[in-house]
This record gives sequence, C-alpha cells and structure tokens, in this order.
Amino acid sequence: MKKDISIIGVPMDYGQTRRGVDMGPSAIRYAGMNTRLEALGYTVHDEGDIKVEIKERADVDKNTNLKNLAAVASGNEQLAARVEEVREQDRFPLILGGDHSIAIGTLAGVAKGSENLGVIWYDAHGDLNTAETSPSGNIHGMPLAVSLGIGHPVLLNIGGYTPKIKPENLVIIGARSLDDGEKELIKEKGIKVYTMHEIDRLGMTQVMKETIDYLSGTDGVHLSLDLDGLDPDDAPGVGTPVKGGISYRESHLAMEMLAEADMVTSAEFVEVNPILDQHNKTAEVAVALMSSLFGDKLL
Ligand code: 6HN
Ligand code: MN
Ligand code: MN
Ligand code: MN
Repeated sequence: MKKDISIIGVPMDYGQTRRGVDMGPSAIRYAGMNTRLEALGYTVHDEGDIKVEIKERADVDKNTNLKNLAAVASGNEQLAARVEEVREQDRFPLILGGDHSIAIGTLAGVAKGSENLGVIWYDAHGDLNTAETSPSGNIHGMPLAVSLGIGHPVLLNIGGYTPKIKPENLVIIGARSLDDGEKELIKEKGIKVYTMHEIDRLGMTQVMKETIDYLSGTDGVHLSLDLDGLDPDDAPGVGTPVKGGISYRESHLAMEMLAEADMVTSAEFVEVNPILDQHNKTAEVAVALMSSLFGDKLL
C-alpha cells in the first residue's frame, strides 16, 4: 500500500432520494478516520470535499426518467479530475461518499490509462441498472453499469472515455437485492458474483481467497464498499438497507485478507447516512473497516 493517502469527500445525495447521505464524509471524518490511519503509519492528506451544487427540488428527465442527471454528472466530473490528480501525485485515493453514484467519477479517475483495473463491489445491490431497467430512476443504482460502458451518454462520458472497466475484472460481493435487468446483465457479461448464498455456503475466507486469486492478473484493484453490503444490524445508517447481509466480523476478515494480499490501489466508502444512523455507528464501522484494509493487524 502507498504510504501517502489522499482523502476526497463527496457530499453527493442526488443519486437517490433520501436526504442526509451528503453528510457521510463529515460523519466518517468525525469517527476518527485521519487519526486512525496516521496511527498505522500513513501520511494522510485530507483534500476536503468536492463542491456539489445544492438544490431543493429533485428533477426527473422526461425522456429517460433519470433523477438529477445534471447534478450527478457535474459532481462526478469534478471528482474524476481530482482523483486523477491524486494518482499523478502517486498517492492512494480514498474517497468518502455520498451516495454510490460517485463511483462513476472515482472509477473515471482511477481507471484512466489502466487497461485492466480490477474492481471489488461490496454491496447488497448490483448497481447494474440502466434507465430502462431501473425501478427507481436513481443513479446510485447504475454506477457499475455505467463504468462497464452501459447507460446514459452523459454518464458514460464522465472523465472523457468509456468503458472504464471490463466485466471479467470485476467481483461483486454481498449481493442479495438484484433487479431482473441486473440479473440478465450479470449472466450476459459473465460477471463474477458472490451473493449471500455463496458467502453462507463457502464462508468469507474462501470467498476472499477466490476473489484475490481471480483478480491477481489485474493492474491494481479498486474497492467500492457500499455500507449496505453489511447487515443493517451492524450498519443501520444507510438509505437502502437489505436484511441478511455480511456481518461486521466477516467484513473485517475480508478487509484483512485484502490488506495481506496487498492488491488494493484505491478505495471508496459510500452510502453512510448520518440522519438514518444510530449515534454515528455506521461511520464508525466504515473507519474500523478502513483500518483493517490499511493493515491494522490487531496484534
Ligand atoms: N446502491 N436496485 C435499486 C435501484 O433503485 O436501482 C437499489 C439501488 C441501490 C443502490 O446500492 O447504491
Ligand atoms: Mn451501491
Ligand atoms: Mn447498496
Ligand atoms: Mn447481524
């Protein structure tokens, strides 16, 4: 892992319709992230937050049903540029959400110039919808499809190129709420998915061994961790909770195994919504998981 980490907060909540997830970056910082990472020997450069426009009313595109397309696109364009700068400085980009639509900008920045970036998508959802398959019109349900080159042209063009990643370099972990169109896309593209069924059956140790092996030939791995991948008992402060998720301990194990494999080159922690949380518990979970990801060995 690179010894210099650049933090970028993205106070974005236009990818969905529950307010409050824009305060995720503050909640995660408040949970002690910087001190925790510094204690592990890293130099932390907190670059502050991306400027996301504030608007009171949601807009819906008449033709596509996409919600807040312009606001999501403009935040992500800025984010893509900032992430690219961080990479040019040879630092580890650590992005704080915000809703999961910000993965479009993060991936645009981290995948630039990389033919085979690996991605781990840790999430209850597939985030593989398009305007046509989406039940909600919410762009936070679409960033993975967009990154694969499927979706609205405005979103595809973020960062100025498409696609960002290839289906064979992707692993989804924790899925338990997939829409029909997402299931079809997974089959069509042959995407590797560990649903909760496989996690229960194989155990997290085996799931992570296989994931690490599967991604071993990539040019580095981006970890996109949606806190709703965890069980809502452990991470209640999320906008789209789904019962029966990955436990706190299993998540630590996953992060610890990634730290050992030393393959993660960028990461984002998204969907922390302090308004829906219990005493900042979910932000604290995010920080605890970061600490494992960055090599806290407990002993
Ligand atoms: N998330 N599949 C649902 C939708 O509206 O497209 C839920 C998406 C949740 C998005 O995980 O960031
Ligand atoms: Mn997600
Ligand atoms: Mn999710
Ligand atoms: Mn539980």
